[in-house]
Amino acid sequence: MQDRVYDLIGVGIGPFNLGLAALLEPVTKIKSLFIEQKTKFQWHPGLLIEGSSIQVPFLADLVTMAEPSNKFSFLSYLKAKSRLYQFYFWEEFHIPRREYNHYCQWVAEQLSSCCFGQQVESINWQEESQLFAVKTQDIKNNTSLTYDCKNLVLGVGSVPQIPACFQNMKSESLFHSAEFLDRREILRQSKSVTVIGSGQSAAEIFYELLQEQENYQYEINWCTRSSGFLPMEYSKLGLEHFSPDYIHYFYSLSPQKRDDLIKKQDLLYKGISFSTINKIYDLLYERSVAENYPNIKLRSGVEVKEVETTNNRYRLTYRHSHQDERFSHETDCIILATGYRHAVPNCIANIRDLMQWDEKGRYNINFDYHLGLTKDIPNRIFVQNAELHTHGIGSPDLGLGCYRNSVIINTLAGETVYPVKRQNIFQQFGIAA
Ligand SMILES: Cc1cc2nc3c(=O)[nH]c(=O)nc-3n(C[C@@H](O)[C@@H](O)[C@H](O)COP(=O)(O)OP(=O)(O)OC[C@H]3O[C@@H](n4cnc5c(N)ncnc54)[C@H](O)[C@@H]3O)c2cc1C
Repeated sequence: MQDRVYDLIGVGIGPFNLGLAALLEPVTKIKSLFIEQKTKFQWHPGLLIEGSSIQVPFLADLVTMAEPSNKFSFLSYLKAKSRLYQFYFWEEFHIPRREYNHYCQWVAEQLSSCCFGQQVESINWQEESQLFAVKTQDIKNNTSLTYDCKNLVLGVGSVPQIPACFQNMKSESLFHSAEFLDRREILRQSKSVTVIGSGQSAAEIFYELLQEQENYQYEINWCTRSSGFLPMEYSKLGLEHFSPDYIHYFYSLSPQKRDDLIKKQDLLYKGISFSTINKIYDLLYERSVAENYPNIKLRSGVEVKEVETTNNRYRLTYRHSHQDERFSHETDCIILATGYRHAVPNCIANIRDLMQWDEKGRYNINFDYHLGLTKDIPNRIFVQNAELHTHGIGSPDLGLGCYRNSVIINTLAGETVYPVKRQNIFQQFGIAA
């Protein structure tokens, strides 16, 4: 029984917990296990669109920003796959999404601490042994197992955000962007497709639909309640917001100030990349030669207010935010590229009372990413990518995963395993301490 006790169990294996597993591999004093419900590592499979790339440089791999000589770096992957020369001649920093996914799969396959095909069903706190009991269900054969551990790290990611008027309407022809690649055939057979939202996924989907429009002849509507199809900040000084320095500054602000600030920072992390906007515009320009305008409608500042089903179609009614007028149109397929939200996972229901929550019902997170607890115990529950409200907009950023994982490992080890520097950028956020 004793060898079933882990120092750390990770729930979920997305890039952040996978990076933690990779960085923990040489740290023999921390015995860890990471548990994932999918049967293999899969990074947003419904959006691995050909031609789409990750929006951070390849250096934001699972380990490099913590330790560039780690054997699980992206460059080691290229070497293992005999692709170093091709990558060298390619001369690009932003690798295809498909390659990032394949790189992560290559890392996951080598880590014995990563276990796939098991869903964490429940977690209980055991007062007597002072351990957490993590109960899992095997996805294939329905058997359950229980593991004991001293500490936990929740890396469960986020869930699709569905606007209120589309709740309970999901179908083969009305779905979230996360399912885009699985629904392509339905889209190809439609007369009219509507994309809602104006983030990177919405733009990539629009571009993909536009490229195929001549073959399938559907009409494409692209609508967003935002005031435009706006680019995401990508200037060098703007990018310094995604640094450990900014996390320090943001964390030092009052909760009210942090909430106010986050509301004004959408375009630092939510818009469309310049290159995708350019690709879309260039294709529209070329397709419209000789007055051959593509059958498309792009509308911003419009919010969907009602959705009705009529004869196997959908009737969408929008309100224009500035003109305060309504209009409707009918469409066959709707793709909700409406983003993702953090959700507290069901598996922690039995330990909710052990956790401290802020007045808005969110995790109360310490600077080193462990949750405030209601009992005075040495055990820790860490969170990954759930700290937007405390640590700021870098929370979902792949480029800061190594920093967060270094902090978590140093806390768990009680010593500096991966050094983290306080000053990393040119500008100074806030008044110097
Ligand atoms: C389409 C898309 C593209 C993105 N591209 C970029 C980019 O280019 N650059 C960037 O910086 N950021 C990007 N992001 C944001 C980035 O935060 C995510 O890509 C990243 O996947 C988040 O990693 P994660 O580990 O938090 O969660 P996820 O990748 O969502 O992984 C969480 C895992 O937990 C598992 N899980 C959940 N509950 C349980 C349970 N009870 N038991 C077992 N397993 C469970 C899930 O199955 C899932 O595999 C992108 C986001 C999206 C949606």
